[in-house]
Amino acid sequence: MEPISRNTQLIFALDVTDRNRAISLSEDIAGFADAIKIGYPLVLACGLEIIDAVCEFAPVIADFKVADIPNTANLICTRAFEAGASAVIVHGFTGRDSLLECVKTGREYRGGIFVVTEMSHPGAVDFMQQNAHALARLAAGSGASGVVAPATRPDKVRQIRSIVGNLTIISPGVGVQGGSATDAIRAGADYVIVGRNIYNSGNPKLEAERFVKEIEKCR
Ligand code: OMP
Repeated sequence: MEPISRNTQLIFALDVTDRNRAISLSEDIAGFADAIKIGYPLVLACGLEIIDAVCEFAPVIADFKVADIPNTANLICTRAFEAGASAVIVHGFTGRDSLLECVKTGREYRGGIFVVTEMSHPGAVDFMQQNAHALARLAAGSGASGVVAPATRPDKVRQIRSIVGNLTIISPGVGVQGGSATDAIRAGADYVIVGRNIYNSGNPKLEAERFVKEIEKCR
C-alpha cells in the first residue's frame, strides 16, 4: 500500500518552529501538496502532537531519519505512527536488521518507510555517496515503500531509479539547495520535497502552486 497518493507530486517540508505558523502554512499548502513532511525542528518545538494537528490538512511524513539499533528504531517508528504519521524517513546505514525492524513496524501500522540513500547537501560526498547504491539495493530488498534521493544530483536520482525499480523516490534539495524540480522529476523522482522556497516566500500558496505547475509540465 502506498503511504501517500500521487497527485501533485509535491511534498511540503514544514521546517518551522512556531505552532501557529505551522498550522496556518499547512492550511495554505494543503491543496497543493500530496504530503507534509515534519521533522525534528517542529516536533522538538511543539511536541509530537503537532503531527496529528497537521494530519487534518494532509498526510504527514515524519522525517526522523531513524538511525539506531532495531529495538530503539522500532520504538521511534511506533511513536511516529501512533501520533498519526503515514510514513517515516529512516537511515539505511545502520544495517539490514534495523531497517527490517522499521519496515515491520510500518506494516503493523499500515504506514510507509522511506530510506535515505545519498543526501542532497555537499557533505553527502564525504561518506554517503560511496554507499548510495548499496543503500538503494538494501532499501529495494527490504520491503520499504521508497527512498530519498538528491534533487541536487539528478544523475544520482537516475542511477537510484535503475536500482530501486518501482519503489517511490522522494527527492529533496529543490530551490535553496540548488536542485530543480523539473530535473529531479525527469530523472525519475516521483515527488519533490520543497521547504524554504515555499515557507520563506512572500506568498507560500502561490509559490507552492508554481511548483505544482512546473511539475505538471514534466508529465
Ligand atoms: P529545503 O532545502 O528548505 O527545501 O528543505 C529540504 C528538506 O528536505 C529539509 O526538511 C531537509 O531536512 C530534507 N532533506 C534534505 O534536504 N536532504 C536530504 O538528503 C534528505 C532530506 C530528507 O530526508 O527529507
